[in-house]
Amino acid sequence: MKEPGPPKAPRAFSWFPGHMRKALRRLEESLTLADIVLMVLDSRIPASSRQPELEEMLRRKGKDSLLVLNKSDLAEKSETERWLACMRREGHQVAAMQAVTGRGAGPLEKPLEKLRQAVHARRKKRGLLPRDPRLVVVGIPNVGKSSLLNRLAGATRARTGARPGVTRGNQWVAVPGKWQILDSPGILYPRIEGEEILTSLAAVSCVSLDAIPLERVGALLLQRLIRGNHPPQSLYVEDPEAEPEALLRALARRKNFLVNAQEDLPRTARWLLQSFAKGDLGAVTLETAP
Ligand SMILES: Nc1nc2c(ncn2[C@@H]2O[C@H](COP(=O)(O)OP(=O)(O)OP(=O)(O)O)[C@@H](O)[C@H]2O)c(=O)[nH]1
Ligand SMILES: [Mg+2]
Repeated sequence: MKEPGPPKAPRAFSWFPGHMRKALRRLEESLTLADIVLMVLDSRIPASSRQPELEEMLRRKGKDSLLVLNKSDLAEKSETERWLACMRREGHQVAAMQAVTGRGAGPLEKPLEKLRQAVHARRKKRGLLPRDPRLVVVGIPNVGKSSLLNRLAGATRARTGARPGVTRGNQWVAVPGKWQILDSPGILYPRIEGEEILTSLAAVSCVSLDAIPLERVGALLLQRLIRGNHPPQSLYVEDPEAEPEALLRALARRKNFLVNAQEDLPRTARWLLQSFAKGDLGAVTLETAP
């Protein structure tokens, strides 16, 4: 499914709130048509990948929704369990999954079935004919919206919208007897308030590395990884209590990322952020459940 790539982070540490509002407004029309909204999160940063404004809007509209902790293979199992429990306590339906492995709805099957029954019951009560519920997949860039959509749509996926000149706007892909899915997932802008959230988002490739203070963000990520519960072996440094920049320098020397005998910090930061995003440093959850 083709849609615009991740938006670039502006130089400051936050989006224009106007950007976020515009994305939400664009989404509002599709949400009006939706019966069930799947909010996809990254299991490594469950807090920063959430969208309080969207959740509030769905509550206002009385829409059924499901939080999907995706990329669970890249997160710590025990942490994911804690997040699931925490979100359930808040009253959310939630499931953890890997959108790139397996077929069909997988762990979403049960909660989706429950929501399907609820949609049917509601329509019946209002005297409406039964129909397959309409799903909309939303989330910040790169969390796996398209992967999930492809999985849910399966072989019946129709890509009518991909050809040039084909109808713009909302296109529904039917999976007969199951659901209808909106062909283009809704991309939301994350709220970037401060360096910590920026680091979380950069670590999962939600924002472009070309638009952020690379060395600073890389150093902060390194510090978080080293001080975390399970510091990756490959990041071993002698003094884990050192300042972030000193940690990054130490890593540069260890990796032999040098130019003219000086530590190449941009290269080291990029290597670290990209390795983490791909899961090369192991399964690590960056944000712990409250
Ligand atoms: N390891 C792992 N990788 C995943 C999973 N789901 C998606 N990915 C990968 O994450 C990347 C982004 O997935 P997409 O499905 O394109 O994400 P998206 O939310 O549609 O991204 P945008 O359209 O850019 O907003 C791809 O490289 C996927 O292969 C998962 O559960 N586990
Ligand atoms: Mg996509």
